[in-house]
Amino acid sequence: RPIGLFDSSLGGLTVYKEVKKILPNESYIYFGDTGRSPYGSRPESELKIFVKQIIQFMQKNEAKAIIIACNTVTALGLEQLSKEYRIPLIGVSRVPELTASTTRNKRVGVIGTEITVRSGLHKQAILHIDPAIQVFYKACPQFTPILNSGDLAGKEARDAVEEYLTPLKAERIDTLVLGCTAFPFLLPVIRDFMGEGVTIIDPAAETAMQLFRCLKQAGRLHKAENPTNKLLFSEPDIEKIRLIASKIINVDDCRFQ
Ligand code: DGN
Repeated sequence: RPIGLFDSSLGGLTVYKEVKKILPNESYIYFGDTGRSPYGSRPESELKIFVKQIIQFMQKNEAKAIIIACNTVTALGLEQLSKEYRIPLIGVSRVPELTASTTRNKRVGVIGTEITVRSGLHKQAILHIDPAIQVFYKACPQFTPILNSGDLAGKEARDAVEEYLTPLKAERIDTLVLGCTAFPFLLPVIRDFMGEGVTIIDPAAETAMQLFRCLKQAGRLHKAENPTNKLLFSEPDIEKIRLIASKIINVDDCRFQ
């Protein structure tokens, strides 16, 4: 039975990549809701309907666990649907321990969609570990459309990074958490703008570890005989999607549809 992952677009592939590193012999089914992306500014009630549809789709495909590879959906607390659907749902980690142990000047930036930023959950988790840390948020709604357009290092990307990250730079943060799974696609531009003194944290690896622990505990780690990687998207331009995906994952062993 495959491991399911979903996101509003291709961003969740940054999590898929890390999960595959840890569990290379499992089968995967990824759903990117590119046709309805971005999720970040949509009403909560609508997102709940989308997520339920996707969980049902994953169940039809016999997924044994589902990673919500989207901070926005995680921020809405939709992991709770685990109980209703009787399937493990794992959201994106908020990496509070890693963040607290990384920052030296106790000034941390968190970027994400509007919903993720508004939730304040990263800050809450970080302060729980170390109340002395100051957390500076910035919503970056333009980053996901840039990813969907495929031009990851062009002028539009560089301008958007400068616009959103200038205030965080001014706050002299030394650690930046990528609170949206789409943002690692822009990592070279972000790193370039923030400079060497800022450590950038991508929660994907920690999220992958959470899935690993969950499956191990449930005795559900298995080697598939012929592992398959199925990547499905709701936008019809699959060739374009494949091209963008190839910038971050090995697409040769994936079936796109
Ligand atoms: N990739 C999603 C996240 O991690 O929040 C959201 C992308 C979007 O819909 N803007």
